[in-house]
Amino acid sequence: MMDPLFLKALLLLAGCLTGLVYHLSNPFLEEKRTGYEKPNFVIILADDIGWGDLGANWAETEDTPHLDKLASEGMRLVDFHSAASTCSPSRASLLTGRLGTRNGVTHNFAVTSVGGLPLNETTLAEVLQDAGYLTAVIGKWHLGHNGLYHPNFRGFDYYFGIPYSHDMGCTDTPGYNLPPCPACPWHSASTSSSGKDCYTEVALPLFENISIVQQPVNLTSLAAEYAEKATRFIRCARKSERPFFLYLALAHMHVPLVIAQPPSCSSVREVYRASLREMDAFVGRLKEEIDSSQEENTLLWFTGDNGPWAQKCELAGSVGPFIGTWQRQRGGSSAKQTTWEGGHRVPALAYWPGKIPANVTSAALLSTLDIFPTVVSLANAALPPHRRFDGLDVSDVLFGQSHNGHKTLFHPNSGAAGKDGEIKALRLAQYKAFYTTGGAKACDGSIGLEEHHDPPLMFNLERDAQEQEPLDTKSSEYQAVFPAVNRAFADILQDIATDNVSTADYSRNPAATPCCNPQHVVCRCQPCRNPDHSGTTQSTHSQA
Ligand SMILES: *[C@@H]1O[C@H](CO)[C@@H](O)[C@H](O)[C@H]1NC(C)=O
Ligand SMILES: *[C@@H]1O[C@H](CO)[C@@H](O)[C@H](O)[C@H]1NC(C)=O
Ligand SMILES: *[C@@H]1O[C@H](CO)[C@@H](O)[C@H](O)[C@H]1NC(C)=O
Ligand SMILES: *[C@@H]1O[C@H](CO)[C@@H](O)[C@H](O)[C@H]1NC(C)=O
Ligand SMILES: CC(=O)N[C@H]1CO[C@H](CO)[C@@H](O)[C@@H]1O
Repeated sequence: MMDPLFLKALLLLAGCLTGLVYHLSNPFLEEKRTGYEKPNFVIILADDIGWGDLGANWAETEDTPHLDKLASEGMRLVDFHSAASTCSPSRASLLTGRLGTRNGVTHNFAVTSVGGLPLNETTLAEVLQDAGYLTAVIGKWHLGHNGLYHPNFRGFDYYFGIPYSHDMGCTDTPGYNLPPCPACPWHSASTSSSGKDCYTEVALPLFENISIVQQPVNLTSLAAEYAEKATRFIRCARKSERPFFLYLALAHMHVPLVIAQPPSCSSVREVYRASLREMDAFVGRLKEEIDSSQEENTLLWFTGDNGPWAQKCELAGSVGPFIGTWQRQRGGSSAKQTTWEGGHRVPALAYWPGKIPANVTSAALLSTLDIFPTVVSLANAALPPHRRFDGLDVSDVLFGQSHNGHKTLFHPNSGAAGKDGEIKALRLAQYKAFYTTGGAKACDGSIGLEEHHDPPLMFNLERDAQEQEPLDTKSSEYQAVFPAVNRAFADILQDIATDNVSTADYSRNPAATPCCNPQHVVCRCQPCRNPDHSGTTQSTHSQA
């Protein structure tokens, strides 16, 4: 009863990609029957990258030649937003096409989190897997790692990466952070508390599908390993003759920054720039791999999960012109964790030779929420039923046939102010309205206080991208747009209230911690390596 082509694909895969989870139940090569050749998808998500970190966006940045080239060969999306300004909610929304108030993921998961993205939420990978795709996630997951929340049970055939942020555990390669964090201890006697800024209790794990293959992760070689696994996955998928979906969630530009070839002059700013160049080269390498196949039919979409982490000072990226002056004048940062533009306006590039026009810029109002419906539509698959989506199918925009993105876009609270996940800021055309404002922790340690605004604070981004001067509530401009803003706000709340809304389990239990060897003080894979000979050992492979 098994399709012989499917068997052939399996054998080829088994030969070149160990650690793959096979899904025998999938229909195979449906497009061979319908005549529609399904495209491949590569989504690259950078971490904590700023809008101004992309040279093509911001002339002051000179460290992204490969990304700039990608922009000149594809479409640059300049009014593109992450669905939240912090990690887990942003990623959950990318993979479900729904805001956190619907999919349940409103703040970050912890090392000890029992749950993750609710199991009755359907991920993009699940939809594509059912449509015959070979699927992989390489890099940071951060949507739950315990039991069935692990990526291999959320639609991904293959997983290689760290299940959360790479500052959520100690390593032997601590890299650059602010404050600096110590290396993992070897003995309980040497365990030291380094304050709440560093996670020191458990070493950072690296997974290959459901096994821990390294703990602690060697961060120095991580980027090269990600690049190698990504390349290998693409090559294997090609051999299998199945369409593929690769979700590459980079560790760059999140702290700690660990650079394989540290800059000779290592001022803190040089470290950030070197890391940015490393990420840029990584993307360039992947694009080269994609371009190397004549018959390649791949959409490459590059973007970020949220804005720069300002409290990391010189180790944080650039927001470009989106400096959030109104907030900064009151203290606190206006980047990651906030609903100011610097928090959620992210670089975005779409590349697909022959399909997406080259060297063009789109000013359509778009979001990472759109990736789900757009990719599902391009794959000729169906959206999962019984729920509403916040994203739109924007393939017409990508193909240069439309300039219309969202009429309204909603920005959920992401840690800086207000209840997490609650919508208190929105975009309507060129207007940005805030019912609640607040800053995140800034480099100088200040935190902008939470303030409520009724009527909402409103900025015209067309002439005030820095969100400096709110419109006078008595002005005709404010009066003209206020009713539409109020209606949009009421409508979204009503829409969510009548939707099928999931709830995430945020409970914690130390038993949920990924741990290679509970006998060791920080769960090290190798129990009794002698630290005096640390240079001679290699990573241990353990099946945890
Ligand atoms: C980490 O990887 C780098 C590059 O491969 C290597 O030079 C270094 O020895 C490794 N460090 C540890 C602690 O294993
Ligand atoms: C891209 O467009 C700009 C003008 O918008 C032009 O100066 C540049 O040469 C173009 N680049 C390529 C590679 O076509
Ligand atoms: C919610 O789910 C039920 C079935 O589980 C379905 O009948 C209903 O239409 C769904 N609601 C929405 C808004 O999709
Ligand atoms: C998920 O399950 C919960 C609890 O049964 C329900 O309230 C929610 O509507 C479900 N979500 C979806 C998208 O169906
Ligand atoms: C969940 C799962 O099935 N994981 C697979 C990971 O890879 C190994 C081989 O390397 C398989 O045996 C497992 O089945």
